[in-house]
Amino acid sequence: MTAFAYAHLDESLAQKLIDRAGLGDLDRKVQNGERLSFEDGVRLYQTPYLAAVGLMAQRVRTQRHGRKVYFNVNQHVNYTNICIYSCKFCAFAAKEGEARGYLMTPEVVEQKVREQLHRPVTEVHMVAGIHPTMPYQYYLDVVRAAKRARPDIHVKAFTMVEIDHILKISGKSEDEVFADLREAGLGSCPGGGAEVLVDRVHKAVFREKQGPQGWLDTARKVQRAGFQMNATMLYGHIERVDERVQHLVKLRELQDECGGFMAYIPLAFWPYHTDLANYGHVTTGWLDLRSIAVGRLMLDNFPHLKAYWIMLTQESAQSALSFGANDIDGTVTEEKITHDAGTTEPQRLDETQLCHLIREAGFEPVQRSTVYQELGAAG
Ligand code: V47
Repeated sequence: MTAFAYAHLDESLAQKLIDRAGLGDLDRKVQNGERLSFEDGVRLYQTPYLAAVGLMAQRVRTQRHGRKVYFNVNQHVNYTNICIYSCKFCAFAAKEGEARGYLMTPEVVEQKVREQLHRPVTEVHMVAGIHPTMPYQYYLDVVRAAKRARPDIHVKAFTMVEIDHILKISGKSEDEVFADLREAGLGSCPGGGAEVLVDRVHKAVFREKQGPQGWLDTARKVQRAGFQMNATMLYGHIERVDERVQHLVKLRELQDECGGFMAYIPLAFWPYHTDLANYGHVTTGWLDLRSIAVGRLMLDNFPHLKAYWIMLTQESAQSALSFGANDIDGTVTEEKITHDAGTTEPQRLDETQLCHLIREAGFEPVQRSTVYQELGAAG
């Protein structure tokens, strides 16, 4: 009898709960390795029996990863907040000339990485606004700067929005640009910028920047160039349930085609200081856990499901480990995007705090590299 970490339910009791919730048909599909449909995804989002959805997702997660939960020791560097776009969900972006606007030179990026040399950081996560005037070389230089400060660091940088911009301003072919980025030291790409891959949401809240097709096309180029990447969904604003499921189906299709996604990361929307501030509410534990569990069940071809503690909160991220997540992200160190939008979480958690969250929830913390090589069980 397999014990579930979640509420210590044994298998037969879990099965009873799933069946009583009327989800037995979907559970059988999952157990038989059959793919869930769009309609199935909508049902999973709509059923009131969240615990049953969580148990189904947790079974999948346990089959794949046992009791392991991954974390990494990383730092974020948001090299500029100056951005040509005005997305309604974003509190981070500033216009050129605005007092709160900033731009880091490559030397400052290098300094930021050097400041953390006393910590066992293995990854620098670099994303930023789309600056109106910085030239192609600047993007190569910020990557080089991080590598200069710490040659063995993995640089996970540039969302698909940034990659698209870099391609456009380069004056070079795609192959040349990807070769330049690789030569500069780019290791992989983060999953941001996808928001909700649906035209209605694109038009309503981020109409100026790359839309759903643009994000998917750029992700295809990145993966075909041999880079691995993540995928996010920004949930908890104006999107509908059916739109969330459409987003998941599009990610799943691209993964079938290219296979370069490592993790799916549902990002909870924080509304403060954004144009959606009056929308009414911040994320709820209910929606956070549902987003993790449905993601795990729908994305049968994604190896990892990440509960990013800064956006989910430590409370939700810890609970998410029992709803299908097998990764809690990293130490982070200095984060601006969610903090500008009002997250109540700290700037960083150290390894012992991350391990405590994982162990207390009944799991085994394992430090990983960016690309999910195990770096050893945490002490
Ligand atoms: O692209 C913007 C989102 C993303 C808000 O790949 C907001 O490992 C919440 O993508 N409230 C950046 N979210 C963060 C990101 C990420 C984070 C951690 C790990 C990885 C990874 C990727 O943040 C943006 C946007 O989708 N965002 N504004 C907001 N107000």
